[in-house]
Amino acid sequence: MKSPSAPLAASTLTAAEIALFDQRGYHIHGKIFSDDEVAAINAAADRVIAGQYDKGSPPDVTTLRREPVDLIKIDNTWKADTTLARTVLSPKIGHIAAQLIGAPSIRMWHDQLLDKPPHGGRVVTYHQDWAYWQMIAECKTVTCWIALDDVLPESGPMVFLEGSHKLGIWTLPDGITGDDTQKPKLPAGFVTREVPLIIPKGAVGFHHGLLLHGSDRNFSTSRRRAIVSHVMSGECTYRPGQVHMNEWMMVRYPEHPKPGEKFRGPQFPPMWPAA
Ligand SMILES: O=C(O)CCC(=O)C(=O)O
Repeated sequence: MKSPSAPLAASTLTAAEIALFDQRGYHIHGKIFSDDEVAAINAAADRVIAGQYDKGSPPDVTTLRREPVDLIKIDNTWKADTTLARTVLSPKIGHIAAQLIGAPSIRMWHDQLLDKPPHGGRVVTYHQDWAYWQMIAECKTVTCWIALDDVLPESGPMVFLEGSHKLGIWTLPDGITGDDTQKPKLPAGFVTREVPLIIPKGAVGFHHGLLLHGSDRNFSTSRRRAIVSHVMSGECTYRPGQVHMNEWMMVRYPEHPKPGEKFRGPQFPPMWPAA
């Protein structure tokens, strides 16, 4: 996995890989994006961070925190930039996610560009992604974390709590980012391990919507960049009740789901099957 010249990985999974995802709650894939593609994605990401949008419209939310430690987080970059859109909406990513959760089709929920600078970033408290997305009635979501730098043990890798997606839903942590070490109190006898996502740039980690995960600050001398596709089954339906940016964005388009309907409309682009 470490070699920069490693061949790109195919998107068809084996039955054993799918069974392991069910058991562990995550799947670590090889390189889906070549080094040249990653260089182009990073150049596009830097343009978006600088406020330059080749699609002519901004991302949905931009958070540029300079103090006390830098953390850059930009949501729905696919609206702003052609290269980032091609990356996060990749049919390969959609195909892998579809196989992992047994979905006939996959739509984008939202993307997220993350940039933890050298000696910076923040602790990301252990959390479950779907706990923030309960307006998706069915927990059929996958987070697809695309490494844009080689991830090192000291660069604040994402850490999975293996098997924790089997424990059901937890209350939301008290603030998702900050210099804290909140850890969930696991049931006695629950056997798990913390698995850091140490992968080369261009490789992708996939995790289940209920898997507990977090990350530390970046203690290294290099940036730790990633772009994340948070995706859902095309069968998922809209259940209002928890506030989310996607809800106030989706109503800007004439086509959007009403309560109980499947997600549809321009806010949620289809990813798989490929058009
Ligand atoms: O990149 C990180 O450190 C955390 C990202 C995360 O929590 C996620 O993508 O679900």
